[in-house]
Amino acid sequence: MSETTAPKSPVTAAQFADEIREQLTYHQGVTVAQATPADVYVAASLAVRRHLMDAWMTTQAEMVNGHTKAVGYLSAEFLMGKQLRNALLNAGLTEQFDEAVKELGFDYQDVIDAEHEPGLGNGGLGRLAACFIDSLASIGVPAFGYGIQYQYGIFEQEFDEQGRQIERPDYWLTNDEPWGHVDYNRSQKVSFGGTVVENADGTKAWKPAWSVRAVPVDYMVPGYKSGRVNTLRLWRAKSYDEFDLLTFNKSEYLDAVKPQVKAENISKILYPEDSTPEGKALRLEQQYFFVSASIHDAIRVFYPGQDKPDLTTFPDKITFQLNDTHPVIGIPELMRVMIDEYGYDWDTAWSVTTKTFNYTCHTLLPEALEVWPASLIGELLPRHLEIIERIERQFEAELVAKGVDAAQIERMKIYTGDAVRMAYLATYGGSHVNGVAELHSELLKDVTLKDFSDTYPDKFANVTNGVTPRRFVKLANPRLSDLITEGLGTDKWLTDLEMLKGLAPLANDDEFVKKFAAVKQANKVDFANYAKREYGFDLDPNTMFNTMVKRLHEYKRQSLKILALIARYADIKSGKVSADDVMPRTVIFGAKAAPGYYLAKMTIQLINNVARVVNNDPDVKGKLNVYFPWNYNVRLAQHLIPATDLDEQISQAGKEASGTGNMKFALNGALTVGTLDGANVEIRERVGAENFFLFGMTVDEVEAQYANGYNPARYYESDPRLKAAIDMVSDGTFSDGDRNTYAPLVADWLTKDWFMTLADFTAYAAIQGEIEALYAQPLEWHRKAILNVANSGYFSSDRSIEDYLERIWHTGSMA
Ligand code: HBZ
Repeated sequence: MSETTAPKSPVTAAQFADEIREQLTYHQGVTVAQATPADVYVAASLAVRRHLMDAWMTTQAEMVNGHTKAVGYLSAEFLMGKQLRNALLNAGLTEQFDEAVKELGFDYQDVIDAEHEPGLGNGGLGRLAACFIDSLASIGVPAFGYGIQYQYGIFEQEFDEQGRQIERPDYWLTNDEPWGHVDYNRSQKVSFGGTVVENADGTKAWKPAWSVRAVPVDYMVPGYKSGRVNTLRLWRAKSYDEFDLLTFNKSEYLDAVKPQVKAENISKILYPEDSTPEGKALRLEQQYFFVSASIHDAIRVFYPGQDKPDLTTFPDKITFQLNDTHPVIGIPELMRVMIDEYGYDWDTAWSVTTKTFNYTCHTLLPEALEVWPASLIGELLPRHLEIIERIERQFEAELVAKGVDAAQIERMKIYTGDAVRMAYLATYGGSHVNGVAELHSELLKDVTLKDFSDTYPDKFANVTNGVTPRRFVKLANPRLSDLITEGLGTDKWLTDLEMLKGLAPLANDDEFVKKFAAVKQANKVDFANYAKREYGFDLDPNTMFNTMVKRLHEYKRQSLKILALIARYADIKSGKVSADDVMPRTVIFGAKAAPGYYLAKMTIQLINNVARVVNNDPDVKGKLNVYFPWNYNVRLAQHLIPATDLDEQISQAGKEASGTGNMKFALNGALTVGTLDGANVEIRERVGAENFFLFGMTVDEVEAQYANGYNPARYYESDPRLKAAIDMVSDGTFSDGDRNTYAPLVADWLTKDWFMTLADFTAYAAIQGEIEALYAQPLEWHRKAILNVANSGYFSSDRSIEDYLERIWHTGSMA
């Protein structure tokens, strides 16, 4: 960090070293000589927390006493990434830490590596929540993130000898975890099951069968240079009955701890799902658990010590953003709390509830919208089911009054009698619904939620996603950050990312372009070293680094990339392309597949085996290499994104709601090859069509193909390179001669291919020529990369939050 960018230093490096020593002594009870890097990591984290503590307490106090409405971001996932370096940055202690650690005789990297990343999310949705709370704090908006402290986060991925994915539990809490403060004194009771009875006065009362204790674990969310520290409150489930002593005395230990196990299972594990919800009771228990605790917590925080709070003011105190459908049970819960616990009438409760909630939808795949069986809700939350029934009656009456026809009313049912459609409940029960990119929001209105947008057009809004430049540029790419600061003459761009526009003229300055190229090259060397150390890979930084990282899903079309790669391999081997003409490329994949997703897991196996064959073939040595570092996570993203030349965003048009990886790559000076999908559309608009490699069908063309009866075999027959690539997958080239290994995948491509990989293959292969021609002119390539950086300022999550404030939350900052 240069002198100018360092926040005002609260302590010297020597003082910070003393603070670390003090923690080692008084918290951990070890001397510096006895300490391991993990000890220093814990001590340094505790020391940073102390620096942030005053700001944290002030932020909380002002939030309650001030007149600014707070935001409650309700999300089943927060994919935070490592905390220490981010906290140091925001506390202005980065340099002091670096020096202090050295002074104590430790290697900086070893201390950083000792932190186990909290993987409390699956992918984009969870990472977005983490970027958003960073921006809320940095802008100075009073906010809580509310979620679950899963004991096991997203599984750790390994590959077996055959290249298949193995899932291992993520024991992230087994070591000392210095960030979360477990606050037993502010726990909440969350109940389940039982029956609903009618009181003498006609009111209803829920008599639950069992309860768990929701214990908040609080994480600081420090803003960058804002002086604000917000709170991420993650709930941990605890049993009220540790164990049944009577049973235990009879030595039936397992039976004795059963109630405890049942309760604590609720926050045990993150569902490793990224597509369709599993109809699991435990998942509904998780959702209700964190939402109920959070609503009660907000009442506790904003009406301190009041037995009879005036909850008609609740929407002025806090607005709850529902991050997808997972927290939507909060709508009937707030109704129940107001009516049953505080005695309000239905209409008052409804008015407060609809004003309090807003809903963000993150998908277009109708099968990914959660639908709960009514029987399950009835069993776990009988009172909520009654409330949902009544909401349905009111809704239908409202639709009739609006003149909506019977067929449409039938289609729009929130509660069908058998099932509850959570997206519909969220749309009706809240003020606003937003999609996460312009195209996505349009498709939500025109397709997925069309009946609703026809009836309630004013509810619908768009807020295009964004990413935090603090983590994904400043921390991940210090070299580029320094160059940007040098180019702009200020580091203010970190809180006003549109300032990057000032770099655009420098794309014509060859000296600057060369410096930019040198940054990329140094990042590639760094990544090659990292990949060697962590994975044993030998990457050649003098080749193009071409990356595709995201969850493995058919719609994202890793298959398209792997088929094009196989076709390229075949071209080189057959001599169709002379080795001299081949632009050397290193292809890097990163992806986890949901454990039950058969074709996704088979695609992982295929990629690994293509990598094995290609990397061991002397005919393509130095020309084409494929690597698949396992366990893609935030840490790996932070290393890989700054080192990437070419990024892949090749989903079928109309399927990727937004994408946020695309934004991170553009901001780090990669060029993108992509379809007109999600936020790609807006990225391309901003960076310029000439600085983006566009290919493939549009949404309309995709729809036309579906309508005409899509036939993938036609494409297989008509493109010989595609045919050759698929034949190599089926003839055993990548399975030691076994023709069965990938048969289900091949059969799917040839007969179904729901996401039209084959139809887009020819265009995708064709654009590779353009990519390689440009890459052969490094100055031209890097000019375009600079223009990507310069024009991607819009994709800061600070801008997304400003849009939420203006279009949805109607509140501001505490500044
Ligand atoms: O949310 C992603 C979208 O696919 C991506 O396009 C978008 O950029 C991102 C942020 O808006 N969606 C997810 O990541 N979804 C999940 O992870 C998910 C998790 C559990 C579910 C369903 C989806 O039950």
